[in-house]
Amino acid sequence: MLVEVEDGRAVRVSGDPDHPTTRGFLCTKVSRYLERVYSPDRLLYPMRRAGEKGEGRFERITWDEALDSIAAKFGEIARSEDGPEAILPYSYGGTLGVVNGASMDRRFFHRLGASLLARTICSTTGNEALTYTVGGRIGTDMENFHEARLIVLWGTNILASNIHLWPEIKAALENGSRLIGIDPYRNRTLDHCHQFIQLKPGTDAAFALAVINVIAGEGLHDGDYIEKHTVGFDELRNRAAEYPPSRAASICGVTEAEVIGFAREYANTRPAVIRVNYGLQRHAGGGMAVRAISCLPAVTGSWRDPAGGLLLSTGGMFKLNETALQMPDLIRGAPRTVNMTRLGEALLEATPPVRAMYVYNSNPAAIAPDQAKVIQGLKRSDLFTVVHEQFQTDTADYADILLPATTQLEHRDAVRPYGHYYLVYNEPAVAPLGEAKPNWEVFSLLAKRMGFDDACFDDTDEDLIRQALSSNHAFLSDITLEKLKRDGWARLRLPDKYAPFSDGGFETPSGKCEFYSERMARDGMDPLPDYVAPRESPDSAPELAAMFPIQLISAKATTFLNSSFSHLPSFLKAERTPTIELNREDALSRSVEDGDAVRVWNARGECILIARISDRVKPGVAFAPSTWWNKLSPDGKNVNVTCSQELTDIGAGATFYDNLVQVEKQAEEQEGGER
Ligand SMILES: Nc1nc2c(c(=O)[nH]1)N[C@H]1C(S)=C(S)[C@@H](COP(=O)(O)OP(=O)(O)OC[C@H]3O[C@@H](n4cnc5c(=O)[nH]c(N)nc54)[C@H](O)[C@@H]3O)O[C@H]1N2
Ligand SMILES: Nc1nc2c(c(=O)[nH]1)N[C@H]1C(S)=C(S)[C@@H](COP(=O)(O)OP(=O)(O)OC[C@H]3O[C@@H](n4cnc5c(=O)[nH]c(N)nc54)[C@H](O)[C@@H]3O)O[C@H]1N2
Ligand SMILES: [Mo]
Repeated sequence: MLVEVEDGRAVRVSGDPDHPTTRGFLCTKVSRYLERVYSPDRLLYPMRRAGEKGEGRFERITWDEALDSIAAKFGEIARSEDGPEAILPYSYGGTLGVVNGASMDRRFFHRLGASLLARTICSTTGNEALTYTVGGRIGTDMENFHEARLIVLWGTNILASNIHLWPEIKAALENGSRLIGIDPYRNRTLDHCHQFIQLKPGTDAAFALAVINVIAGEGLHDGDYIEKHTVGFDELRNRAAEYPPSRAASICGVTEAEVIGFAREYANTRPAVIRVNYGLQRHAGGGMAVRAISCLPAVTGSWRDPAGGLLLSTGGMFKLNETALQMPDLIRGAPRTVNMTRLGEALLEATPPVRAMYVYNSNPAAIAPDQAKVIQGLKRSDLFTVVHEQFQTDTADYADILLPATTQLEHRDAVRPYGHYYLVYNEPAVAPLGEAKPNWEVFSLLAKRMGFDDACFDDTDEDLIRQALSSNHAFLSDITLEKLKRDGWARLRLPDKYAPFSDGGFETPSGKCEFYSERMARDGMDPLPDYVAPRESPDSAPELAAMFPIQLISAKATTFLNSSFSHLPSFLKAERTPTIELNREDALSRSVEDGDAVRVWNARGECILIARISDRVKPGVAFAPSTWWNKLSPDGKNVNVTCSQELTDIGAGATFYDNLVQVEKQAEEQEGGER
């Protein structure tokens, strides 16, 4: 992104036309980034709570007062019987920068001896499944997609969440490529597909195993590739034999012809690439789903083609020096690890209790599942909460100390992408607004207040970037801070038309694609891919479904970025109101009309949404675009009140879309929201 500045104020942002993946166009969010930076709602000064928790009333204090009170409280807890483990950092995706995402913050909490946080809310499920199978977060170069003859969009909404891949797909379509979508929800992107396979939520592994069954049964697999570069094909074939197309058809709610047709087309088309994304893995069996899907390109030898293979993430190809950045050797004692997906439980039930929480880069009051528990935890009068934010989010309302954060225009960083092969540099374009400070600086200041005299707390943002780059991995060998500053970005040192596993070279223990994973067996899991049913579905939990018959998927809204941007005027104008898309049948049987306010609930909680009658979902499935701020929702809660804290099969990740609810028309007098 390029920024034009006049008199110290950014006046225009634009895409960098030279950047190979963005090609000069920006996504909806970033093109309006100035609305964010110069919003009248920006937090500009440190503040201390002046009302009840949750009320959102604050009074201004100085940075010195803020830092002193945090250091005093953390010190007191660290010296108490509960120890520093009673302090919990909580952060996720506010920025994916290496400096402000995971560097000085980690050093600080390690040195303090705070609880560790397992950052599972988004991608660990798919990432670990992929890692067991191919050895890491390694995937097809997006710049090759235009050469594919078949593109499979498997659980992803490219036009919303990965817009920069779209020109590649469009070019492929213009070249006559086929496009197939596999999703329970016909999202906007899938309107462009030649074929749409609408399976039941959380059943992808059964579909993929049946596809392997057909491919192996009809001899469409690549025997040579399998022989040279994989382990466990016979075992995989035996497992797939348990999933004939008829069984998958019944589990997935599709036809046998769809399974067989897809298998033949996928195996017979070269190059054929699968774009699978994280949406698909937010189910009880999400790990096995990604694992089964990621076996496919090795079965057909599709990895041979630069425009074949599979793309979930390329994040693992950037082998930055995490150890230098985060310094795990600073860790004091053997602190526990808290799973961020289970924040509600941690705040209410952990021993020793969580006595202080420091939230940055995240808005857990809105984005964490089982929201009622999270809020109950945040309300605890004995919990000391620090929130470092750009805006007064739902979480900020519960802060004892609220600190102002810089935006991307105001701080330096380097961003490790996960969809392409370019490391990106972020030069500050303007001075911090008000008294806002970047994350890394606050942790460095706090470390000093706490008396941590380790030299690593003196490092600057530039030092941190250099340390991140001090990796001896060949892909990074010619990337320096100077080069990043000069060009703004740098491609991993890889040839054009690179195909990561064309000649094997998997990063697994065996060096092969592991259909059978010894490591999974050792980790106490099924070493072969299998279908793990949703925790909440009419087929797997009929009694629960008798009360709560609708499977609710709350995936990304087109114009929001999780809960960032969900409060800015032009974004609210675009998304209008929190909605739930219902199939006509489900709406009719509930006397719900388009535009009606509906109550959406299960045993965990309830919220009010505005019904949209839609042919994008099958009966029994609903879709609620996310993530809204609670305080901008009709009854002060968003859909995460209904989502559970249960975890996935691999990677202990969140299961947001594995969620049964009931829906009914809201009584007239209580109707809220915009029509
Ligand atoms: N506009 C926008 N872009 C974003 C984000 C955003 O909030 N807004 N968030 C960013 C983040 S943090 C992430 S993790 C990525 C996520 O990127 P995606 O994974 O592409 O996004 P999601 O919207 O979570 O899910 C995509 C699709 O998965 C489908 N899905 C749900 N359950 C299943 C299932 O069981 N099987 C199959 N086959 N499909 C299923 C949903 O119906 C949806 O159509 O996007 C990033 N980009
Ligand atoms: N129902 C439902 N829930 C979901 C999801 C879903 O699809 N459906 N998606 C899940 C997924 S995939 C994800 S990744 C999570 C995302 O959850 P989060 O990582 O919490 O993401 P955001 O909601 O965008 O909140 C990020 C916050 O960080 C702040 N921020 C931005 N930059 C900085 C900075 O430099 N410093 C500081 N201190 N703060 C900053 C922003 O203002 C914003 O409030 O949500 C999860 N929750
Ligand atoms: Mo995410």
